[in-house]
Amino acid sequence: MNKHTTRIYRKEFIAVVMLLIIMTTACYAEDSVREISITAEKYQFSPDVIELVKGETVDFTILSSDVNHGFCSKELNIYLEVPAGEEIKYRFTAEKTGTFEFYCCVYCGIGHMKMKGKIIVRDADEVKKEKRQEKDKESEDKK
Ligand SMILES: [Cu+2]
Repeated sequence: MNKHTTRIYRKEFIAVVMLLIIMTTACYAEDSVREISITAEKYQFSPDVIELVKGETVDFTILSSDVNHGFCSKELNIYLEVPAGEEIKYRFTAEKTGTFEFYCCVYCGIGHMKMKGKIIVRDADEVKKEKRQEKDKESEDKK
């Protein structure tokens, strides 16, 4: 390889590295906001249990498939109205661990009061530990 070709390869190498950096950054940026779709209909939310990790930011998309509903949590300071047949978006960051109730806060009929669910926010380290244990168990089982 002469000097000239080395220089060309170096340029290409730098271009490839830059491209990789851009690609991974783009992926991480997308990864950091998870989308969670929730459907509200007489008289339930689905899913009605939402698991998050502390510090995680998510985009909730809440759809009402029948009448006007609400998506509220006193503990998490969320108050959203979801008009009939519409979809609303709400970005939320889980700042504290625990189990928090959410419920419909727009009267929607006879079963309104039982229309609720929970958001479970877990500690990141705890989740990591659990995943590691699951992996260990899997590799144990393979043996
Ligand atoms: Cu309701």
